[in-house]
Amino acid sequence: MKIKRYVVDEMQQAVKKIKEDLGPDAIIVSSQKVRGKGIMGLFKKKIEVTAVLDEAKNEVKVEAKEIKELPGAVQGQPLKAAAGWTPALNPARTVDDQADPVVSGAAELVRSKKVMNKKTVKYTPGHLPPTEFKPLLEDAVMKSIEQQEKERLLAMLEKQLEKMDKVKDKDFYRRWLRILTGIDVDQGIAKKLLDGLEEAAKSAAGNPDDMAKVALVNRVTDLLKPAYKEKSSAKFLAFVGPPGVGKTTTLAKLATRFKLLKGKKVALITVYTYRYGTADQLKIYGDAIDVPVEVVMTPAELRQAVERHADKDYVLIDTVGRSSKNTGQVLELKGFLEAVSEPKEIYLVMAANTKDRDLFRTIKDFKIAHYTGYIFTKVDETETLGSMLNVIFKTGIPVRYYTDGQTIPDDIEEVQARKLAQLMFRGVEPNEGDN
Ligand SMILES: Nc1nc2c(ncn2[C@@H]2O[C@H](COP(=O)(O)OP(=O)(O)O)[C@@H](O)[C@H]2O)c(=O)[nH]1
Ligand SMILES: [Mg+2]
Repeated sequence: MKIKRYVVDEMQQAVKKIKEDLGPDAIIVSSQKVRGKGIMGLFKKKIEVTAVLDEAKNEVKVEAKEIKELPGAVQGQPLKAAAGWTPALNPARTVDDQADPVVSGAAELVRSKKVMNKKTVKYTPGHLPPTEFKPLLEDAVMKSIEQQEKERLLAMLEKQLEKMDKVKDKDFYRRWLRILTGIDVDQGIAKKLLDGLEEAAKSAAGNPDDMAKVALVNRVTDLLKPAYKEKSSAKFLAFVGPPGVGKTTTLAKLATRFKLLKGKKVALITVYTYRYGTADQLKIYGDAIDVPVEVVMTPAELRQAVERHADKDYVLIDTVGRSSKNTGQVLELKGFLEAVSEPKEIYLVMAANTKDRDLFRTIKDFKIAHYTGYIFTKVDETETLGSMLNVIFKTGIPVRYYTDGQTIPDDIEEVQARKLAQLMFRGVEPNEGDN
């Protein structure tokens, strides 16, 4: 970890120096106005900027087949950037590129030869797996381990079932247990939902499975309700989350709806840090619906921008994707969010087609950003929605919206407990499958 402090007249100067000294992966962790030196300094305001570079991230990650082209490879060790060597800056980097761990000039060499693949893995000389398959393979192995674990727990539960005297119709219970875990409801939650379900379903007139579905929607609604106790009435809405989940698209959907359908006064702010290529995406949306778009680079600028738009009904704040694995980036984000005045809502945006384990890691790692609601995107790309229930139930924080497509502004829905419960069981047909 390298930390450097700069005292400059203008932010741009600091940005330039940081780029030169620490390279494109450095993060500005704080900036504040300070006095200049000496008596005259009283009248000359300067900016003190602190930047951090996490050197562990400076390991060169390249495709194995290209390794012979890179200078300085040491057998059995990942490549490190040579001392004193400054990574080439690539101003054309896009936000998507940021998710890509390639950081060095050596990697630029590879890139320039147009052999760079988006998926990269750490190179270990002497081991030359078909690298492009490796992530897929790891994923498949992980999935199968998770599946096996799920099956093991399910089998245990079913074993316990034999001893559960309260459950009269074991087949009925087993069938619904499989349905619930099949839509990815956590097994502990599933057990809770199934408690007494049989009596509820069979005491009502009608097919017991149909009645069970109705009863389950009611139970899930009750379970979700506490998280929805407080209505959201925030004016400042910030969107945080990992890269590529759909933050900017979702923000554009909401901004368009607020402005064009509800006739509200809207402003957009994008938090831009020099490491990322462009703030253009939001500008394009803003121009299209004729709302002002501001680009801010520091928490202080964000505070001023928010104050400037105090007259608006809604101020939507986009942030660039932070990898939740990078604590420095999330800390930096926290600094920005603290500069936003109340009433604010911070949405943690996550893609619905993400594995539970990864969802919970994101939830944990972004905790310091103090998010107050979730937005689940890409619901159209998944078959099962149990994860949303798990996440709300385990954290008590509501999912406020889900999005189910790329079309702006159509593909977004505001959610409440009952709506989500109904959505969860959409397509569940207990009478048909063999479950
Ligand atoms: N299928 C699908 N794609 C989406 C949805 N929301 C966003 N996307 C796409 O996901 C990609 C990344 O979106 P973007 O808003 O740039 O993500 P950001 O990096 O989090 O700001 C784009 O191609 C979007 O069109 C959704 O609900 N469904
Ligand atoms: Mg974005």
